[in-house]
Amino acid sequence: MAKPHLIIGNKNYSSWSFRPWLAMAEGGIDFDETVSPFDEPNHNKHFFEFSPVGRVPVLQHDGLLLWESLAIMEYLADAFPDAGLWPDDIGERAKARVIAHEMHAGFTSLRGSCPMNMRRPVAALEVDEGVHKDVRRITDIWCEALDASGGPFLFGRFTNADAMYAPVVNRLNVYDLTDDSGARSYMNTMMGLATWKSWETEGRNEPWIVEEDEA
Ligand SMILES: N[C@@H](CCC(=O)N[C@@H](CS)C(=O)NCC(=O)O)C(=O)O
Repeated sequence: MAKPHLIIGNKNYSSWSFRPWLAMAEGGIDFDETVSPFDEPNHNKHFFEFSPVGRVPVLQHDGLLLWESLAIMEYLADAFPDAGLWPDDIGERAKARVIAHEMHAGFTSLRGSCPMNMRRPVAALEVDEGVHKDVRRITDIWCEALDASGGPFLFGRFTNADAMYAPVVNRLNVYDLTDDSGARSYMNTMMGLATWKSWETEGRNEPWIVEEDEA
């Protein structure tokens, strides 16, 4: 089987790219990647060269072209069962999917006000009540899952659910949005991954600045 090829945006800013990338890296899947940087002044028109929706991430594998990060991650779980990208137990798997979908569809205040930014120094940002509400819900999700599984990841071992929340871990850290000890411990676990550090280092070293993502 040929290696999957993931096309992603800037590692510093592209939250939707980070999710399947981290799932593949943590799942031990051998893959190729191409970074296609944002070109905001030209509305990222070049993304249409490889994506029917003009957005990243995109996965190419075995003649398939896939977009939508969560659908990509579902495919990876099917195509690479040894990666263990969803929990083994049917009930746990259903719960992991519920919170992955909640992430994919929600938390618009947090996502809008606090862009993922790997190189941003940690500094509190004044945010509205909508952001605080999103953060409370996210930390409740994490603490409930960690209490049930015993950690260190949401469902014990690393799964797609952790990958879905990875950009939020960065946001809660760099904008200093929580002092919940359970959430902080989980964030430290995620940010301590060698795969996380590799993505972060490459993001920090990118030369591109996207002004609208510099909150
Ligand atoms: N729902 C999509 C969202 C993808 C998305 O919005 N990606 C951003 C980068 S993180 C993008 O390509 N933005 C460029 C644009 O919209 O022009 C997914 O889950 O993959």
